[in-house]
Amino acid sequence: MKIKELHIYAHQLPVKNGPYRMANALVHALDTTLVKIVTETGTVGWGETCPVGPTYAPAHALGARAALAEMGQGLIGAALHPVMLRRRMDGLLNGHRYAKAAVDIAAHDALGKAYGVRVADLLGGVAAERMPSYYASGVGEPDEIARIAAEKMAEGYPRMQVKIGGRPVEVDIAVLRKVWEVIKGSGMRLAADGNRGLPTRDALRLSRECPDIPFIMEQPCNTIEELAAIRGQLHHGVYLDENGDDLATVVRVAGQGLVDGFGMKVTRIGGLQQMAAFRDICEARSMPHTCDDAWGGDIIHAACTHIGATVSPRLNEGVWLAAPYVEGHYDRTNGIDIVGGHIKLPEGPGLGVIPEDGIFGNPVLSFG
Ligand code: 0XW
Ligand code: MG
Repeated sequence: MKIKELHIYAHQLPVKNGPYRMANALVHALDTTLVKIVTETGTVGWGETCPVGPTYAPAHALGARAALAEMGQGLIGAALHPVMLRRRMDGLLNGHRYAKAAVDIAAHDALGKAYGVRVADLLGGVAAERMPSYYASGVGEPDEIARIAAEKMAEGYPRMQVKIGGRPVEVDIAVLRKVWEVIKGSGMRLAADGNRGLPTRDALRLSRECPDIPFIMEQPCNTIEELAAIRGQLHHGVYLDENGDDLATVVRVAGQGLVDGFGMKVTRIGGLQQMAAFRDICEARSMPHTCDDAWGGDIIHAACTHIGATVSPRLNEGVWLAAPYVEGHYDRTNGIDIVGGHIKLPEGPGLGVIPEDGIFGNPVLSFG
């Protein structure tokens, strides 16, 4: 099965109840990029990539489309074998995994549809039809974030990620204390996500002043070197997110024992094929991880859900979707939602989500 046509679409996703605030980003609306593959037998596959603004990661919407434009013609005639396809993309363009991921996801969708199986089955099989999500607050004040934590706990979320950083660390400590007062004893797990925004001095203080609160520290500092420098002095587990760029980095930090787990993004690592390898590396070292993406709509939500469904439940830290922040669906019948803090795996073949005809307008670029 080979790629006959490749179409690229741009689509605006306003942030519901926005803006969304992180240590290094404030987003009001996101510009998402969709990829549609048509095979020579007429099977259609969809992919998506949506950086959460231009400052969260070294990625941005126009960068994704420029990278896809660079590779587009060279992908016509490529076979839909995910490993071969990745090598072909690497032969056309160095890096830019977040753009390649959209093609990889579309290829998995088309393969699943052609074989009549779900993407999760292609990725190794379904460990759970209903999987945990987690709620990620924005950076906020203690009372506000504690109120959100109480609400999300009541809804059934098994985990809460509190955003911190980019301000005096005393406020972050007060937020975590207030949230812990609310969720203590409930079983809800807690992550403090600095999104690279804490100097090592503040990360150390946060950990030292909260030894009684069992949160994990997600990407507190900007670089792996900073994390390595303070690692031995922390009272909390450390997860890598933004710096977990590729499999080589994952192997390095896992091998050196620099982290205890990962917040992983499907598009950052290059798509579902690389994500499956990442999942297996984590399992070999009993490292918990999430299966998220930075943002996006139903297609990226489905991709995260399918890989999330294959993760060993004991290591599954949850699948994060932007669904609570996105108005409407690409597919009104099968679009993905978080209900009771959990996500149901779609039933149809491929990703199980089919965007309504014409919903993205005309393609901004077409090849084939
Ligand atoms: C909470 N997320 C999964 C969504 C935002 O894109 C940031 C991200 C994270 O964990 O850093
Ligand atoms: Mg994170």
